[in-house]
Amino acid sequence: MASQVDLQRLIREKTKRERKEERKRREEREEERKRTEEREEERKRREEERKRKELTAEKQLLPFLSHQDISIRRSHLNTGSWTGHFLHEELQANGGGSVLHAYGDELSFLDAAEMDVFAQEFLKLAFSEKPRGAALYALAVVHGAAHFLPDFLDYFAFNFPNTPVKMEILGKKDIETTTIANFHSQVSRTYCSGTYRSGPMRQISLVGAVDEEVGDFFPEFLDMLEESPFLKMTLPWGSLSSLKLSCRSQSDDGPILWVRPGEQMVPTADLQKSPFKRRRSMNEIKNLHYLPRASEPREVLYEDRTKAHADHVGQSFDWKSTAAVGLLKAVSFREGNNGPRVTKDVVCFQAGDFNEVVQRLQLDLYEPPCPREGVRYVRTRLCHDDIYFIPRNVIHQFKTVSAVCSLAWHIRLKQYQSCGRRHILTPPRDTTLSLICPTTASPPAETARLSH
Ligand SMILES: O=C(O)CCC(=O)C(=O)O
Ligand SMILES: [Fe+2]
Repeated sequence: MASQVDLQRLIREKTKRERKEERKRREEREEERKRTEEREEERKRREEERKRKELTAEKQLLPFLSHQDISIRRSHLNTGSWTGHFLHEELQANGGGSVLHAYGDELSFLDAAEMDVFAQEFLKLAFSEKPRGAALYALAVVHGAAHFLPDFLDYFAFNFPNTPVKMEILGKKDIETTTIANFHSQVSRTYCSGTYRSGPMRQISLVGAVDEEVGDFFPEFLDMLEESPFLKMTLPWGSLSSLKLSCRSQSDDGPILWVRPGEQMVPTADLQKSPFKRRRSMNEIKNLHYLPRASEPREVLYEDRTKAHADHVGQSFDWKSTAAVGLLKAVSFREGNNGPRVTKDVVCFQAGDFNEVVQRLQLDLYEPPCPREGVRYVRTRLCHDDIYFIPRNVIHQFKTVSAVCSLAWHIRLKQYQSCGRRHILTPPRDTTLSLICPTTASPPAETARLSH
């Protein structure tokens, strides 16, 4: 009898326990549902907020955006994930080449984790090749993404004023060694409306590499660069690099820093020695007759262009084209804010046409480039605070259109390490034109001639 009662009690307790557990499970399911709903609402809210801010940003930018810029920003890549929304591909109607774009103002709504994911996707695409050696894009740009960094020239002139630098005299071959603080003050003295009249500053190394003539190791500055996921991955020692360095100061691939004044007309009187000075004839009347004063050039064009080149590591038999990364900071002395200032006008040939371009490059890319027998190129304007990525085998020429401080380096991507078949591209025989930063402006006749 007693055991019957016990059994009933046990059953009651079990049922009670089971009901309690069932209730707990239901409560947990309910909580999970609520959490999912909240997450979904939060996602929707952030998406709306992002769209709203994007629209406001676009409206603010509208006066500065060209018809092309607007159409690039409005087309998104369909990658099957959210990142596609921020990836913009531009197939240029004129040269037939392609550029990959992302915009800092759009990316500013991503949190740190999302930004890491995006940077990975962007760089994967930026350097992707088909077939091997032929990058899909002639250039990739993250516009405005160097915004978080200080003005480079100010930073070094104020924090490391005694750093020695080599400065050219405008329009001449002479070089002067001075300090970066003195260079800075000469630039500020001669700066006016986008260009300056003292000479360019030749490259200094920021890692103090043995090969570089001037430079030092600036670890705090490098730490700052690494705050950007785009740069952390692509610095010479970054996660996408095949190099294993025990210290960043061992990098032979930069970063290097240099400053250019920008292409401009210079009054002959402002040049230290006018190249147009002619010997006065004794017969001034005759002189006036044949060479009337009005035809005397009062100003000359100071060309600020690199030669066409492909960035590379190694020389001669060891010549291997590699990718380059660069950041631009306009020299402006905080003069008016009229939207993003254009600093470089760039022509890049598609890597897939490398051999063709090497054979045919008897042309000055700026006079003007025209599509020639299947050779594809892009022409792009790079602005203050842009970060650009140039894949290997891309022959390119930069024209500096307004005063700018550049920071650039090479990256030997892991994916460039040859596995099995070597890619078929042959290096141009004149490897001297392939410096990361050809610092001298080319004389007109030689500009962009790639001898082979
Ligand atoms: O900015 C320049 O003048 C040259 C840049 C360049 O060629 C590079 O970054 O590879
Ligand atoms: Fe280059």
